[in-house]
Amino acid sequence: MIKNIVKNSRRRFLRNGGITTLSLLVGFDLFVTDKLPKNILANSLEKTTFGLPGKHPEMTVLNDRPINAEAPPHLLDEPLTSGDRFFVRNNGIPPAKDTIDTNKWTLTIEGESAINSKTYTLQELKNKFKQYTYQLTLECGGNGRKEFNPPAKGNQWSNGAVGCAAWTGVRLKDVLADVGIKSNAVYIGYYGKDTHLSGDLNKVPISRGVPIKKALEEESLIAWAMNGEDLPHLNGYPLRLVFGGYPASCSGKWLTKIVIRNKVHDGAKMAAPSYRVPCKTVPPGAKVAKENMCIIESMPIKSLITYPKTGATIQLDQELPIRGHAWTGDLEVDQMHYSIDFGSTWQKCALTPPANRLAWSHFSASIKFPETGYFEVWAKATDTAGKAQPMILPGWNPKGYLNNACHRIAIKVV
Ligand SMILES: Nc1nc2c(c(=O)[nH]1)N[C@H]1C(S)=C(S)[C@@H](COP(=O)(O)O)O[C@H]1N2
Ligand SMILES: [Mo]
Repeated sequence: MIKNIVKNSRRRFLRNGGITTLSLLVGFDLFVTDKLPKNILANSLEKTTFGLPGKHPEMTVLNDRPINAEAPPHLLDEPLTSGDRFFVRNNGIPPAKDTIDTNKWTLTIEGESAINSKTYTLQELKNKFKQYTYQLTLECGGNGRKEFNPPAKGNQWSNGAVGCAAWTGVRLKDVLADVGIKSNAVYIGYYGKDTHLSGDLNKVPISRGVPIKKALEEESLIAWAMNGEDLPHLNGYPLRLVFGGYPASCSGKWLTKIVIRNKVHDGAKMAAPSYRVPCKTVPPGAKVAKENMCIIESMPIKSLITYPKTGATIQLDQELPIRGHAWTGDLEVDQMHYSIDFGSTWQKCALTPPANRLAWSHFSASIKFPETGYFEVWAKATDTAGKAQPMILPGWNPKGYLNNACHRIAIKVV
């Protein structure tokens, strides 16, 4: 099915005069070659696009069952990612939109480390608890997977499985406190209303969670709104968890149940190798025993150039404005640099502080190129512990997680 879509979209792309149309949008002419390194190719040249309900037509669809789609970097240029550009990572089949009755939607909290078990309607959650809005960055643990070699199975994400939105909801910790948390609690797990691809209703597509310490942070939300509107259907409408800075797989969508556990949650896709990396680094291609795989928690420092689009052509006497976002897990972004000489020298970017903890920061710079020719702009963020993004792919791991290598765009100066 995807193959047909590729063909159709390419035809549509060509028919519309693709490249010329795009150059008008980005303000620069684009030079285009399919020989560029994998991670700086424009997605639209190598991947499929077609309309997904509620999503921008330029979103890149990696899989249509389950639906997985990412934004090409230039679509993420807005300070906050709008619902139609926010990536979609589904493991199963979402509940059909017309079967979702928000008046009847309930959330149950239970589990062996819950003192009571309680069920709230959506309206009760809204009425009973104080509401908060935080800007929180969600990034799929597999973002950047397509660069791994030997390749890792799974969605071949480029770098667009990330977004930062303003989420509104109640604090998970307030709701957990209302139910009562036993002192032996170590983890929470979620269950959602999506169904397993096999059609077997007894199987759960995904049920992950976070350590209780993360669950009790102020920014950990049970959210019903994104950027002031209902959650988009594909992003968990009408209710989801949002844990900024942890792999987005922790942020359960179409949320119906939270369990407070006295051990590490053992739901679907909690076990190795899912969302785990080798506890100690391994050579590329190594086989890693399950007991040597550790759960991913706080995400590493990373950044993305969202303007201009890769492949921009500029005049030597023009200055090139660049901008983008930088984010990290538990720490904060401290510095942002760019290089136009393949990492030989680095210059500082201006960095705007995040709106709140776990939101992304915005960076910008204005670049004057020394001569005509082919250039790449590389962007590198550094966190408050002094850790910077690696320039090339970091530690290979069997499932292709945590690629936080510098994002690069191609520029031709004429
Ligand atoms: N119920 C449910 N929650 C889920 C998933 C899912 O398939 N079902 N996917 C998880 C994964 S792996 C990711 S990366 C994020 C993606 O969130 P998004 O689709 O809103 O971007 O949702 C997480 N929560
Ligand atoms: Mo994910």
